[in-house]
Order: sequence, then C-alpha cells, then structure tokens
Amino acid sequence: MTLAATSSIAAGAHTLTAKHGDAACNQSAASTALTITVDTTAPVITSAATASFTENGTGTAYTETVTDASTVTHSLSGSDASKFNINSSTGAVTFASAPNFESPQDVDANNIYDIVVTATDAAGNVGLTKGVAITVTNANEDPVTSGKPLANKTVVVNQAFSYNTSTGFTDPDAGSILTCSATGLPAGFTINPTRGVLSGTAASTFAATSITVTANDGSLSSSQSFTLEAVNGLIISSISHSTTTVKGGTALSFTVTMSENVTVTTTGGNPILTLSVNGQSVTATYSSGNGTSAPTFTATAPATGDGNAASVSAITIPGTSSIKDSATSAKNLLTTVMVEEHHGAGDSQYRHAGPDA
Ligand SMILES: [Ca+2]
Ligand SMILES: [Ca+2]
Ligand SMILES: [Ca+2]
Ligand SMILES: [Ca+2]
Repeated sequence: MTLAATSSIAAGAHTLTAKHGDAACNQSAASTALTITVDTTAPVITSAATASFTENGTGTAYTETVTDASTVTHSLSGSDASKFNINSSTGAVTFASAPNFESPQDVDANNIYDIVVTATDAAGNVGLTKGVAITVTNANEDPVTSGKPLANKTVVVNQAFSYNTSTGFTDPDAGSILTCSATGLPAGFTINPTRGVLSGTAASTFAATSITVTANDGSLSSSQSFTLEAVNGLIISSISHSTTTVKGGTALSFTVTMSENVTVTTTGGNPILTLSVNGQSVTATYSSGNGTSAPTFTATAPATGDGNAASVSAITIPGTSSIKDSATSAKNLLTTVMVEEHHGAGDSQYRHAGPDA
C-alpha cells in the first residue's frame, strides 16, 4: 500500500491495519498494526538572539535550543558563519579559533559576530531562521614582551647611563598604563616606575649583572631580563702631531696615545679625527696602529693659515667601524668623545662620553 504525498492524513499518530480480499470477497484477518506519525510542525527556536563571549576562550559561545517533537539537526549561516562551528546534534556554537577583542575578525570588525541559526526536524520540516549577534568582550591581558627584547648594556665608570626599558613591553589592552620595577639593580642605579627609564652611574667596575624588569598593568605583569656591566673607559691620554709648525699642503701625522691597546675596525670606513689647525678645520684619517695603544691618523695641512696650534674637536667612527678596547671587545666605546683636559698645541686629553646607545 502506498500513501501518496497528497494523502489527506491529519498531523499526529495514526494506526493502520490492512486486510486482503480475494475475488470471492473472502477477507484475511487484519494485519499487524502499523503506527505512523504525521509531522507537519517545524521546530521553533527558543534560544536568545544575542550572546556575549569573553575573548581568548574556546568554549560554547551560544547554544541553539528548539521545541520540537522529534530530534532536530542544527545548522548555521550568516555573514560571520565562517568563524564558527555548530554541533548539529546539540546546537552548541563555538568559535573556530579563539576570538581576540583587539583584533576582531567579524566582517565589519566591530566585535559583534552575526550568524543565523536554524533547525530541521526528523520529518524534514525546516524551522524559521533566527539571527544571533554574539558580542566578543574584552579581557585584560598580560603586557607583551615578545619581539621586544631588552639589549644587554655596558656602562662606563663615572659616566651617567640611561636606558628606557619600557621599550621592552606593550600592553594589548587600550588605555593600559604600565608601571615598571626592577630587581638586581647594582648600587647607584634606579628605575623610574612611570617611564621605565633605568639610570645611574657606576662608581667602579662590575661584571655583567642580570637585571629583571617587570611591567605591571595594575593586575597583570610580565618580566624580562638583560645584563648590565660596568667597565673602565678607554682614555685618549694625548694626541701629538709630527711637526709643531705646519705649512699649507704639508703632510701631517697624528699619534693618538690611548690608555690601552685598541682594535681598530674599518669595515664602515676609516675613523676620522676632526682637528682645528690654527683655527681651521682639518680631518685626519686613521692610518695605522691597530693592536697598539698609539694609532696614527694622517691629514694634509690647509693651504693657508700656517701655524703651530692643533687640537682635536671630534672623533668620528663610521657605522660598522669601531675602536675597541680589550675589556669591552664587543662594544664600540669611542662613538663620541669629550674633551677632558687641554694642554695646548697638539696635546689634548679626551675621554669618550659613553658606549653605544
Ligand atoms: Ca586580546
Ligand atoms: Ca559585526
Ligand atoms: Ca584584551
Ligand atoms: Ca593588560
């Protein structure tokens, strides 16, 4: 027996039996009863049209609930549906990957993810769809140090040092104010809690010391460490030139006497002394003396203004070049210089102002 789609049977449960008759109208006994249920009622969604979910989570963000007499299958569509999965049996909606409040991935990037849920019952009745807005809310997160390492530093005895350690931290949460603190600080050094500037002056040398800086956003904190060591400065004790009377066009050779042997690297170009020769500026280029304490620099005296007075006003060390002492072999300590004493023509004393920043 076939029940056609147009068979007019009311919704609900029906019990059917059949008898078979022959040509003489003899009827068999009634068959075993067949119970069928006609279902014309679509599922009705009872869950809310909104939900909120805290960033970084991976649990259930929303559960579609329905009323229906049969088992239903849940499904998902809508503009932000690709960011979610739905459990077709339970209706649980989860983010495909944990949402980040600071980096919304919904189509209009406002942290409100718009999806449409629906349900289909066992008889194939499809319920009305329901738009659901899932709002991702902010969570406070740790200050971030990734990709922002604090560099190891060298200070020179008796020279002021300052290092902004706040560059090692960012907080992903808008409006966060970080407070910095440090442990392991050598004597003479402090850190400014609001700006993160670590500063001080070493009274004597000390070996590389680990300093841990902590940035706190008011409830969460992150830390990272770097080392600080203090070394004696490389001192230029005197500068002498080859002749006390210079004439225009004369070749000059200056010998720079250092406090210890130095390694001179010229990969970025020769270090240069800027000299004042009888009031005129002259540049003298590094010539020789690598590995000694008395490197030499050469120059040509200006065409006019003969005289016998020469002094150094600056030492320039190009980019990847360096003049290094043995104690600080990894550092370029002569990036800047300052005059410490001046003894007269061709005889000046300098002390470098500090290591590379
Ligand atoms: Ca975040
Ligand atoms: Ca949105
Ligand atoms: Ca956050
Ligand atoms: Ca934070």
